[in-house]
Amino acid sequence: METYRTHYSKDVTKDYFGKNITVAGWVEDIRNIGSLAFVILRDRLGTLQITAFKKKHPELFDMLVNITRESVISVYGFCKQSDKARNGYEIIPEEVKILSLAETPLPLGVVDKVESELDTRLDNRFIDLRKPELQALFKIRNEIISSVHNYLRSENFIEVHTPKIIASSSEGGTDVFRLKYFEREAFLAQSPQLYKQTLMATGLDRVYEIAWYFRAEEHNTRRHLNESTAIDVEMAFIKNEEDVMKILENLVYNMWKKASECKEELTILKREINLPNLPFIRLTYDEVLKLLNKNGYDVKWGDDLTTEQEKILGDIMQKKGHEFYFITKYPLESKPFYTMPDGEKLSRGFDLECKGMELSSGSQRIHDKELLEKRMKACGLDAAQFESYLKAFRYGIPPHGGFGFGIERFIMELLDIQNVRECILFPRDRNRLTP
Ligand code: AMO
Repeated sequence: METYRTHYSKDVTKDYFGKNITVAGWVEDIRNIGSLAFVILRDRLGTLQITAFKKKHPELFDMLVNITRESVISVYGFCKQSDKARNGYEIIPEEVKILSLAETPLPLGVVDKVESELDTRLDNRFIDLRKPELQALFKIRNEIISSVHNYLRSENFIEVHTPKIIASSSEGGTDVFRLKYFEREAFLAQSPQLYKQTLMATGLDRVYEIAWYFRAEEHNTRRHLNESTAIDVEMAFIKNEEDVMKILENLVYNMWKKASECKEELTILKREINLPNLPFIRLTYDEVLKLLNKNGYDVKWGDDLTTEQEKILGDIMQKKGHEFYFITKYPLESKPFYTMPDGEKLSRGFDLECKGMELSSGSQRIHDKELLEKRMKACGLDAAQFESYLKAFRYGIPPHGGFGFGIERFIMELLDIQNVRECILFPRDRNRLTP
């Protein structure tokens, strides 16, 4: 055996029938029927069958049937065409190397029929992630992210990375994680908001970041994480928020399309993805209220929609044939201080919703320093805390806007997943800090 692997399970074409190859992976199952044993080996592309004959190699046979499930082995052997075996071939082993022996019992099964509790799965995430459905999910996630880079770069955005250890809270909110930064107090960034806006004063007038949001939100819901990932976009020289929404809907379309091309993974996940139509419908906040009121939900003007109201709206819109829709012209009071007002009471802030779930929010921003300070005050914030951010507005900054877009929330909606924790490798929630 010269190497631990020459081929993945799915790489073995007819050309290799009748030749010796080396395969490697996890032992998914062993079936000993006396004179014969079948071992199912799993690698990142799928599974294959190893067939061992007791008579031919008694020692090797004994070794194989005594290996524990989920051990890692490498097998050098003859690749034999077989219509009965999966993939149309089986490997007749000549040499087997045990690379890592798995302990028993396993804390979690990989291919068991019974579904374990989510907590047990997350406690043993390294095994949970061996499941084909989860591998498929994270492969799709990878493809989606590559489409984000491709699309935004094709629109002249450059990728940036802004600090995650920051001196004042990102959004002026309270849900911040505090940490000790030598002699001072610092915070973990809730969003790259202030930095991506600051970059608009530099001439790098279209930026994006795939970043972490750290949010000390106490609530433990199926759609909140305390550490989540997001795509943040900021662009300058916009006329209004509509310019930003166009980029956002095209981005989503590209991500959705890329996911729809992951045929094998979608088959494993038993999902079908239909492409949405562009442009996404725009509903003003006022129109949303009318729709909800008509359906018996009394929402007071100025209030944020509750989760239930969001869901009802999602159902109403889905019946009308819209999975995606923007809600625009939010009340100024319900949006963060940097949001551009639109008249006295409204704002140029918007949300992008998908089937009743908020995927993204964004806005045109205020670029006038005085107005910005006025809005900070109105929001009960101390402008002195934001001095280094405000400075960027004193020496020339173009009109700009952008959005933040939750990656896990998007995957939840894309793949119809019930809990956001499934969509990130190692979730952080109110109770979970390991693994
Ligand atoms: P917002 O706070 O709405 O906006 O966040 C943007 C998007 O990030 C996702 N998200 C989350 N996902 C999982 N768990 C969480 N706790 C969580 N919090 C947020 C959502 C949400 O729509 N600075 C603005 C964006 C901007 O205006 O550019 C912001 O952070 O999908």
